[in-house]
Amino acid sequence: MQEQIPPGQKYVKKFIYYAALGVPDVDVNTYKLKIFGEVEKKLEFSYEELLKMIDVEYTKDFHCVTGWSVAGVKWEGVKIKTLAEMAKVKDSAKWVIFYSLDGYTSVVPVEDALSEDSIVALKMNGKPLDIKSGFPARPFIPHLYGWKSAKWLTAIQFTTEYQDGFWEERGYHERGNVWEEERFKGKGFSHSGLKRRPIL
Ligand SMILES: Nc1nc2c(c(=O)[nH]1)N[C@H]1C(S)=C(S)[C@@H](COP(=O)(O)O)O[C@H]1N2
Ligand SMILES: [Mo]
Repeated sequence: MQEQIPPGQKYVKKFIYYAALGVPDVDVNTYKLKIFGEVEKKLEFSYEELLKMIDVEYTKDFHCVTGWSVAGVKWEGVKIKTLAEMAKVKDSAKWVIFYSLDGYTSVVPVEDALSEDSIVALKMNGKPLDIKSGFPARPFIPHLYGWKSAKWLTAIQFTTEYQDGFWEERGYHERGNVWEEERFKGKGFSHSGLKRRPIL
């Protein structure tokens, strides 16, 4: 449990499951997580490989932009930074796009994706993700809203150009920081770099 809950959030007991594009069929035997885009080496990892690479375990809250939060979830996964270092991400990378098996996508600034507690989550509360929760993998960035956590994650792209994901196309924020309440586009944020524009 964290000291504080972000503004505008209320704790609920359990996750509310979302699958805007449906729950896909997952074959863990052929599953690969691809890393591509602004990298020197494109990479692919099997589920077994990812499990062996788990380098983060912590307990953090999860926050959905619709206002519910789940306290004290135990997460285990691979730091996105670990994957980025293996792929040798170029300085030209400014954004990270997450792709899901069902066609869902989300986008985050590269700084947020590479922060120390940003992970590709493989386990929740000591067990592999269940199918509803995004098995085999979902990104988790504790300080960003839950829609950025693309379930059934299949690829991570590093890009120079900003590109809307599923919810960003529908008006949700480019970054989605929970402490800044970046729920919708137009909140103190500009595409060109991460500078804050003066709020007039
Ligand atoms: N593929 C996919 N990932 C998704 C979603 C979705 O509809 N499809 N919903 C997002 C939203 S808005 C939230 S709050 C979380 C919810 O996670 P949960 O379904 O495990 O509760 O998943 C996110 N990831
Ligand atoms: Mo959400």
